[in-house]
Amino acid sequence: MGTEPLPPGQRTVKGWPVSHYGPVPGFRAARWNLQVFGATATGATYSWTLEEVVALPMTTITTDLHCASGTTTRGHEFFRVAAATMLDLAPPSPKVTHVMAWAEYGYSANLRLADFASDRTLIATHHNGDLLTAEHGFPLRLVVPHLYGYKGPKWLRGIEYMTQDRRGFWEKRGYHNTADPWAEQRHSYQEAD
Ligand SMILES: Nc1nc2c(c(=O)[nH]1)N[C@H]1C(S)=C(S)[C@@H](COP(=O)(O)O)O[C@H]1N2
Ligand SMILES: [Mo]
Repeated sequence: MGTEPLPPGQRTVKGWPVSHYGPVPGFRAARWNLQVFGATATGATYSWTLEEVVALPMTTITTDLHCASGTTTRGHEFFRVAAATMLDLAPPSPKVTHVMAWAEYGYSANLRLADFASDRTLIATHHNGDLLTAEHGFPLRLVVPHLYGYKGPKWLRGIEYMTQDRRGFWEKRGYHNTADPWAEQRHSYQEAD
């Protein structure tokens, strides 16, 4: 731990504090699915049950998590499906430039397609070998290692393919649209330059 460089303006905190807006959603397998919709290549909407998600090809990444409020937690190992695998299984139309990642209760985060397609972007079921806890996003969470934490919805339920950009939950509330921690892109007022 502590071997990765720390983005500017971040301080490390021990353990893995929980931080999100609103309540922790419940989970009922029979009512749960993960959907890919919007501008798919065929126009079809794709849907997976959790059983189907866990049967997809698997991969592992290790990353630090950087919250835009200034805290970084170190050395998280996440496990399950590469976002790039979802793009293969549910191909986007060539016009797609951005995706919206949707969570329970309408939380959303917009991403450039290239950020979603990055080889380290992962849709996780497990953290450090254990199932995600409810507070950290069970059953599924998006992890985008190279962006601030708000770009990674916990309780992920949908991926919307978009042919133009649209701001997500925090992006509409004063947070930066791109969220690169290495450039300290925390606030929307920084976007002008
Ligand atoms: N659904 C949902 N996902 C979310 C959030 C949220 O409010 N709702 N907050 C984000 C923010 S700002 C951060 S820093 C991380 C925190 O994840 P953690 O609680 O597992 O540390 O979750 C992200 N994912
Ligand atoms: Mo955050």
